[in-house]
Formats: sequence, structure tokens, C-alpha cells
Amino acid sequence: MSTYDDIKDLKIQGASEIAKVAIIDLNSYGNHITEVTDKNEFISKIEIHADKLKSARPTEPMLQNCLNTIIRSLKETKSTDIIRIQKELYMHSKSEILKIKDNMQKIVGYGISAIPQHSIILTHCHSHNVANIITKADPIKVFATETRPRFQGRLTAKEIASKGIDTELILDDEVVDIIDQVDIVIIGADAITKEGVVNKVGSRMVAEIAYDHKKPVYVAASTLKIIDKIDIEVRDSDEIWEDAPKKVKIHNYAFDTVPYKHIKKIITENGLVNPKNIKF
Ligand code: RUB
Repeated sequence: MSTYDDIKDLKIQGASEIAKVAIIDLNSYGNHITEVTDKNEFISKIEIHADKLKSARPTEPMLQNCLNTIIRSLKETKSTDIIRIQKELYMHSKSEILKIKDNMQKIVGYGISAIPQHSIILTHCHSHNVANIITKADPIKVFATETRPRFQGRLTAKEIASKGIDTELILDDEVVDIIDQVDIVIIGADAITKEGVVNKVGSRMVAEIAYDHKKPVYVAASTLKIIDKIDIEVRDSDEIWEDAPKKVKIHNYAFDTVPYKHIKKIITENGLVNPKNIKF
């Protein structure tokens, strides 16, 4: 199986992890390129491979932004020697990965500061940023939605429970039933767009319910996820119902957009940011 397949099939999930793995794959692909005669030919192969990786999850600006930065930097090189350019590819790849890790560390720090002591938290799907914040913040209880159809909420529940935190997995449809017990909602993001924050389908419902019940919604996301607008990935209907009758149409959008009206703050590497102050 290729990295493309692993990303497409959700063996690797979550925006930050997808971006990191794709960068590693691009670097490794570049280091195995032989029989090219010049820099342009090398970069054009890299671009084709990067486009394929990006197409595995079209709603992932962090993946797109990081790969684009690497390619842009490669294009600026004065080197003509392919071995030298391969070394530069390695350096640019390393620098993007460090940026992702560094941002995540800062987001965890700011995230902890946003969570009052002894809180009950609700989260949706599985976000590496959110899971890190929650485990460090040590809340008294966490509700995790199961997150149909791929059940990433089980990953969240398993990870958080393994740290000794009281964890309860709930049906996505139960959010409205437990929201009054919750102090704070915290979700991750795949994209920060002009229209709102794009995250796993169901995020908009969770945020709207929280807003109606006067519970603050925080989004933990690196600014590497900023993009003007993005197409929402449509996934295979089999994920929802494998042998559905042919006449039944199935809708399987992977993500939805949470309007900024429903978000209190975005936890970025620069601190707790009012969505109005995000620069596009
Ligand atoms: C995962 C998802 C996560 C964000 C957060 O969706 O919606 O909330 O990707 O990412 P999927 P991060 O499981 O379809 O990839 O891990 O960077 O916080």
C-alpha cells in the first residue's frame, strides 16, 4: 500500500498527521528519483507526486500549504546538481514538519489555558491537537461523539481513557441530550476558511447545539490550515451503507463548515484568536 492509499483510506487521519506523512513521502519519493537530466525535470516529477498526495484528501489545506511551500522553495534554488537539490528537498521537508510540531506544542499550551479546571469537555471526531490539549488539561470528564461513519471518536475515547480520564463515548445524535452537563466544547479543524472552520461532518451540528445552550466552542488549529475556500471532500457511499438498494441515494460529505458566529475562539500557535482577526 502507498502513502496515498493510506491517507485516502483513513489509515492515517487528522490534518496534522496527514500533512506530516505526506511530507515524509514526498521527500522519500524525491530521494529515489534517478535518471532526470535537470532541475526542471526533477521539480516537475515532484509536483506530479505532490498533486497526487493532495488529491487523497482534498479538504486538507495544511497538506496543500506544506507541500506547496516545499515546492516553492525548491523552485527558488540556485543549485543545478540533482543530489544537492535532493538535500534541499530534505531540509525543506524537515522544516515543514518542525513547523507542524512546533505549532502543535504551542496550541496545546494555549489550549490548556482556555480550559477551566475540573471541566467537563465535549469533543467530536479525532483531532491530534484536541487530544493533546485534553490529556494535558486533565478535565474531570470527556464526552466523545462516536463520529459516524468512520468512528474516529473511538480513537479519541481510547486515547483519553488510557490517560485515566473519565471518558464517555456517545452517539452523534446524543449531543443535545448531554450538552447541559458540558462546560466547554473543543474541536479540531481541517481548514480555516473565510466562511468558517471546516471540520468533520457533524461539527456544525455540535457547534449549533452548544451555541443554543450557551456553551463555548473552541477550535484548536494551526494557521497552516488557513485557506480562502476549499471544496468539501465527498467520500464513497459504501462507508455509510455497503449494500444499499440502488434507488437509495447516499450523501457522504466528509466535513462541514462551522460558521464563526458559533465559535468563541480559535486556539492557534499565536494564542486564542478571535475568528474576526484571522488574516486570509
Ligand atoms: C479528522 C478531523 C479532525 C481534524 C483535526 O477527520 O476532522 O478534527 O483533521 O486535525 P479525518 P488535527 O479523520 O477524516 O481525517 O489532527 O490536525 O488536530
